[in-house]
Amino acid sequence: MLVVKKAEFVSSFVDMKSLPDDNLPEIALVGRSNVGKSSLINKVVNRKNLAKSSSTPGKTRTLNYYVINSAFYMVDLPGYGFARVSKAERDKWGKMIEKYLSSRKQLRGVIQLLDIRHPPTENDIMMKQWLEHFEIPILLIATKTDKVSRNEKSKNLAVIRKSLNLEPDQMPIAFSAENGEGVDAVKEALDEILNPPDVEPEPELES
Ligand SMILES: Nc1nc2c(ncn2[C@@H]2O[C@H](COP(=O)(O)OP(=O)(O)OP(=O)(O)O)[C@@H](O)[C@H]2O)c(=O)[nH]1
Ligand SMILES: [Mg+2]
Repeated sequence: MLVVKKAEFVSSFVDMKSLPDDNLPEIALVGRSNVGKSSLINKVVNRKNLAKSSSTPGKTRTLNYYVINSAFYMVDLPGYGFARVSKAERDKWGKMIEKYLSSRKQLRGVIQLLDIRHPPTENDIMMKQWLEHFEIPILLIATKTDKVSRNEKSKNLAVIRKSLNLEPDQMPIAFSAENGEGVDAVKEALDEILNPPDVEPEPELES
């Protein structure tokens, strides 16, 4: 499991040209505005306010880089589907996110967040298909589980699985930044994305 020893904010970027060039692996977060991307980062690194979270949707408007254990970056991307900005601005973000996801060599995987209270939107479905098309490993997370009853939780998870066409063995991680549900599962999954089992060195043979 990932053990976070150190987490720091690096910088906010508005274009691809100025992104870090040190070749550390990157994990990006995508999802609707207000779904809880910044809150998830804070929970995983166990810091209250490292990533700015806010009840005002559209808070994150830049590519925000956080470096974990000096070993990899978590990249907080602007949320999609935020209506209260101009179309021109939305188009600009969309293009930047698209360019980042489709061309960033250091990108190892994407955490896609869904609000457990709502069925996936068209944008959620498109995003998932798009990530699959680019063969980017996806870690699906259903967040804000503290806001639903146990019954609703399993019902809504089933709806999410159906609309995203998940395989029988694919299950979103149920997560809450409020009470910490699922945080260890997220850390396990991050570890696996960063250290895929099939590239681990062979154990040394006994002589
Ligand atoms: N109850 C509850 N509230 C949450 C949870 N995660 C996030 N929130 C709240 O939801 C609001 C939005 O959270 P953010 O983390 O800022 O969402 P975001 O996806 O980063 O939003 P943008 O930056 O606008 O794209 C804040 O008021 C958070 O406190 C959760 O698991 N449970
Ligand atoms: Mg945010």
